[in-house]
Amino acid sequence: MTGQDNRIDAIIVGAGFGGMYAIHRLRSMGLTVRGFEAAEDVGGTWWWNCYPGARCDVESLDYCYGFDEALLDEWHWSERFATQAEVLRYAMHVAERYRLRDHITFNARVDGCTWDEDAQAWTVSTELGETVRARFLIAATGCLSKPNRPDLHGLDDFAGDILFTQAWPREVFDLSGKRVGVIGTGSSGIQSIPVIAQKAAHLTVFQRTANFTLPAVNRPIFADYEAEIRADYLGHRREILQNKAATVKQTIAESAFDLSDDEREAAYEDKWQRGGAGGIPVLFADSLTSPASNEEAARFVRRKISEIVDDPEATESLTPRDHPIATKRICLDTDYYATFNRPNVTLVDLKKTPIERVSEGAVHTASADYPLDVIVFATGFDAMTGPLRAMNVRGADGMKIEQAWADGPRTFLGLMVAGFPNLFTITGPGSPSVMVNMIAAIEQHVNWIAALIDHMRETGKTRVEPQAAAQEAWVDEVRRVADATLFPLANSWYNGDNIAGKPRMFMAYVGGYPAYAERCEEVAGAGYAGLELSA
Ligand code: N01
Repeated sequence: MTGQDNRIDAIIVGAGFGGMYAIHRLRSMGLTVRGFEAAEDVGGTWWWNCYPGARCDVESLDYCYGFDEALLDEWHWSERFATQAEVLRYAMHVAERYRLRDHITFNARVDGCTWDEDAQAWTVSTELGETVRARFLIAATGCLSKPNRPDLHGLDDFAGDILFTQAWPREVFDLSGKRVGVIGTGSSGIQSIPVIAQKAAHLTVFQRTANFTLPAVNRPIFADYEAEIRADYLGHRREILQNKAATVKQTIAESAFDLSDDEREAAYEDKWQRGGAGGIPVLFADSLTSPASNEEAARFVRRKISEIVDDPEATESLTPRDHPIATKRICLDTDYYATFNRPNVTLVDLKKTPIERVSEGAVHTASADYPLDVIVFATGFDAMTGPLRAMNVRGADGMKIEQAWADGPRTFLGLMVAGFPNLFTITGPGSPSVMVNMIAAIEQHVNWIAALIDHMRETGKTRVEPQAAAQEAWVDEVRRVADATLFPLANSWYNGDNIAGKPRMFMAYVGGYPAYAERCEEVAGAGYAGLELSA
């Protein structure tokens, strides 16, 4: 498909799991591809987020590629929830096994992507000054790769170290003997706080919003369970793809009220003890649609917090009351609440006393000064839309993606954007993305994109873009499905609430993996209904 002007077939931005599989898949179709990656190596989110305690919260045996049975068979995970280091080793193994690095330029952040209508090609530039043209542009830039770094007054005056969970130093950074402050209590903060507390002389946790977190109960993988899965790994993959979250199904009843009070309590307790992906809210199908069902789960967890945390004031601050459980991303932890019983840990409730400023040696709230040697920001991301905006994407007629998305992201199936021909977004806004097992979602996306490109080759088409009406119908569908749940009730990054000025819009498709994949297949089966294909 390489054109007469030396352009290649596809540029793939990002060498995380999305980019790696896209490179592999398109290459195996005989296409010419080029990958660009800002980091030094593959891994994407698992490259950058190497903070202490970073771990996957999907079971390892499911959080892996399923496209090659030999790969499934040869890779062995050591723990139920793999550490960041182990997931990164897996990514590197995949890169090595399929010789992906040969096609990727590392340390090359993409800073411009412009559609040229006459040439029917994307021109992509990097900060290194290189410019490449390709028929297709695949943004495998991840949902959570553009950091949110709060601009605290006086931060530049801080004389200690400033660290970010999403760009943790790669060399060993010794926190022993240090006074450390962690700002942020989302998944990254909640995973890192117990580990940092074990090292630091003193840890101060600055919490703005109390979050629900559940015990991961990480452990070695049970040998008999692994053997059972390995006996038919592909069958297991097919089975998990029938489940909403594309991982092992844990729902035991449609409604929390299908069980008696005692049975429900016992079910919550059992799940609390066993741990596992999704935790207590996944036990009942109505946990995220029925306020009463949700409140049962929330009440159970609030009681657990009060049983674990000794100090009544800390208990109250740590108890989430302002959002239904799991409407902000549920966290899985190891000893998070118990960490606040340690003598070297202080909790600062920013709802009561906000941070006013930072000085040379301390963080100052409205009521106290906290002397620190290190500040850790675990303050999240400009999720889903941020990574695309950062690439300065300009589509037909020079329209910038931020103009097209001024009222919130609009996509067709989370995969394509009207006005941006031949652009594909892997796990983009409007797709299930973080609501499901991401690697499974990635494979489905890439396979769908590859099939569409193949269809274009066969039919002599060179340009594809979604019809505006089809895109609007999908945007409405994503909204309708979200509005039938409790998700919109929380202030969360799902809604864009964490970034000042970002339009409020629920950005993920929460109808589940099977419904989404089926819809994608319907579109393809109907000759790519909703897409404008031309030569
Ligand atoms: O980010 P977050 P994250 N002053 O946005 C606070 C995935 N992930 O990196 O809630 C003070 O969840 C903010 O407070 P509030 C997963 O999808 C997965 O932790 O906005 N505080 C919040 O407490 C996850 O959802 C894994 O009031 C400020 C925190 O910072 C997503 O990544 C592990 C502040 C940010 O929480 C993001 O998680 C890690 C300010 N100015 C991440 N600004 C696993 O697989 C923000 N905050 C396990």
